[in-house]
Amino acid sequence: MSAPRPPRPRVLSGIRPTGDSFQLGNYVGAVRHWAAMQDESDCFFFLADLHALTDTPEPERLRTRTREAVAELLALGVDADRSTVFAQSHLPQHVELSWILSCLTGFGEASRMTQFQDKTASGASSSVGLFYYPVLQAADILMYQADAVPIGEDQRQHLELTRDLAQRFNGRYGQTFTLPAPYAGRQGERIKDLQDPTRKMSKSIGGAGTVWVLDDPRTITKKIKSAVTDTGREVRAADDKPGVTNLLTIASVATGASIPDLEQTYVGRGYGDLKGDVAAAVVELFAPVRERYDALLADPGHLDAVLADGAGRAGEVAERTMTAVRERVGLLAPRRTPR
Ligand code: AQP
Repeated sequence: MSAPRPPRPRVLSGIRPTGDSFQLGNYVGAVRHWAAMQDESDCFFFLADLHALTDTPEPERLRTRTREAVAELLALGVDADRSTVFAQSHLPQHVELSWILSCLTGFGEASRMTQFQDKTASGASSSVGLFYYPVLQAADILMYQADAVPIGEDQRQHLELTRDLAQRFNGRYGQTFTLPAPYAGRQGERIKDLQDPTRKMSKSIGGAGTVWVLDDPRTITKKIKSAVTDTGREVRAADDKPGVTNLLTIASVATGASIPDLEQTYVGRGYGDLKGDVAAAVVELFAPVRERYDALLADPGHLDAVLADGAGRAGEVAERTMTAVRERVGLLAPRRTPR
């Protein structure tokens, strides 16, 4: 008889339903890892629509985009049978827990979050919501007792805050939250903007430097062939070649070849060959995704059912956590007179 399998680690991750589609960087840095970890981990993936509100999107657009984002996740390989897929706003417990955690967060501690500083420095409105973002993120993670969180380098500081808050809560009120670790299997590739390879590709920047997962083949090809490259002719990954390094990273993800192997392939060849091959590889990567996306989007009832099922599954865990939290912090259990 085979030994019982140990419980799978719980993994939690979210993505904001902003922009018109996910961009290549979201796929490389996040969603492809989500799709790959579903067997070995008990995954909770959510559309961070409350976090998207910090950009004050047009209301109808946020609603449609949230449903589209579910279709895109499924088209990219997230499996709603194996993973719990839900919309953050469908679980009001996230906001409730974030308030409780905010009462344990120092003002100075929150002020040190560099993402808030960077975003406001680059012109984002410095709303209280943007300032509060990392506390809501801590609630997202701690709610599900996540063992691991696949995060990019830019989110490391927020995960540290999450761990500090969990320890502070546990120390004051008794063991309640699992301490989440950065997800070990996650590789930290960062895809850069094709027009300015010194900054990351981003939904909110968009334009010719951003490849959308849902771009048609001609647009993908045009954007990649127009990518800014570096001085010299040699195809090699190096700090002084951010444009070429970015293209090699994209080629490596799209084809599965290692960067040193790719560098070998391009000995004696130029940037034009590299761009043509990268474009073809990305077109091939996303063509079936677009087809699946179109089919999924044609059935909004199914997408809503995925979210409803996810909210049910996530809600069970969230309510378990919140029952303990409310009791520990001293909130009187609610009783309602039936009317
Ligand atoms: N360029 C990138 N390279 C690698 N990973 C990336 N991610 C984002 N851009 C890159 C990863 O995608 C996940 C989800 O991101 P998000 O939508 O929640 O917010 P973000 O990180 O701010 O992504 P964007 O595309 O730049 O969105 P906007 O413009 O709306 O803020 C995260 O795991 C992130 O690391």
